[in-house]
Amino acid sequence: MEEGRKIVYSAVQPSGNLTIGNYAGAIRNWVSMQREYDCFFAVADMHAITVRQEPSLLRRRTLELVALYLACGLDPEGCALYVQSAVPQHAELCWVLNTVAYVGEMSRMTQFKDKSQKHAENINMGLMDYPVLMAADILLYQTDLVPVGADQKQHVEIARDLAVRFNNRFGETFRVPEPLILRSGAKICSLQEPTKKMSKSDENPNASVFLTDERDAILRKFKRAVTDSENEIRFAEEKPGVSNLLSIYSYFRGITVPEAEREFAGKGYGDFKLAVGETVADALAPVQAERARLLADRAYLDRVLKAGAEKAYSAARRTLSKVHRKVGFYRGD
Ligand code: ATP
Ligand code: LTN
Repeated sequence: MEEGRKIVYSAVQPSGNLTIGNYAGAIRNWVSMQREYDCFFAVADMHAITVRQEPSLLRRRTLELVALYLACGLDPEGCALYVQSAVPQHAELCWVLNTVAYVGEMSRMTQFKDKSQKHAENINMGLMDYPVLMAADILLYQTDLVPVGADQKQHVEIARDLAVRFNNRFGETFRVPEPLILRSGAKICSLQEPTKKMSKSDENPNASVFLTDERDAILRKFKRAVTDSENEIRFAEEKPGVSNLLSIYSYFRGITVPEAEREFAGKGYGDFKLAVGETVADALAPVQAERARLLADRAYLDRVLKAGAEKAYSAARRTLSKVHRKVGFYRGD
């Protein structure tokens, strides 16, 4: 870690197969930041258990996510890649931050409201505490920037509020982080309900394109994507399905939306959907091959995680001792 470089923190939950939304909104941006910043990227398994998980599946998905991070281009030398639960300071800082977070503000969080509805039989304390744990993740590393998709903005704002509140009460302790939401790829929508974001836990398998989907499945999902009754390929609010496909296409081709519109001027929806599917399948093929290769080398993945957790641990320990001193915990001399 170099002195004076800005610090970047982000994480994804191992709560399902990753979608092209997670890729475009989060991981791809991390890859482009790792050279310029000191980066910490975690697998947020403690967040994942706020909804019910099958333990053996959670363990497997954790390792798969690490392989995917690496396959997408994260460099274990250039950043700390680790599993959140392996660094105990996350839970410890969460406890202290809980005492400056208000029940009222947590109960107003959009994601909490959504997930409480979706998991009405299991509205546990962890689900409500989710943003506080996320604030602990971020603040532990004195983070400057948090690259996430648009849906996580509210949570990064809570992390900022908690940092400022703590600093005001106990004296300067935390750096106040900023969200970094890149416009392109920030919100990829469901292929079936294109006004909703694409989500890895969507019950409809045709709604989301997973990074592990085979070529045939990708082509089929795009073919079935919901559009509209016109036959004009243009980006417009009243055409959420077509607009979403244009965003996905331009993102994966590395061109602008107007350029994509020009490319498909006069073409029909059938050709358009096929082109989007092929573009996405071509872009994912090398990531999939590399992920499979890495998953066959468990010893390597374990080494990466161990080194990452050590880096994270020493940075986290520094902030946590400061916090403990500030709040008045006795440690002897
Ligand atoms: P879940 O469905 O389990 O709640 P999710 O698919 O929303 O999960 P998260 O683990 O919550 O995924 O998010 C991981 C990262 O991916 C976050 O930075 C989030 O903002 C980003 N992200 C998730 N979905 C999208 C999307 N559809 N478009 C752009 N970014 C997204
Ligand atoms: N809640 C995030 C995942 C996450 C995260 C973080 C993102 C957990 N801790 C810290 C950024 C910073 C999500 O994307 N659902």
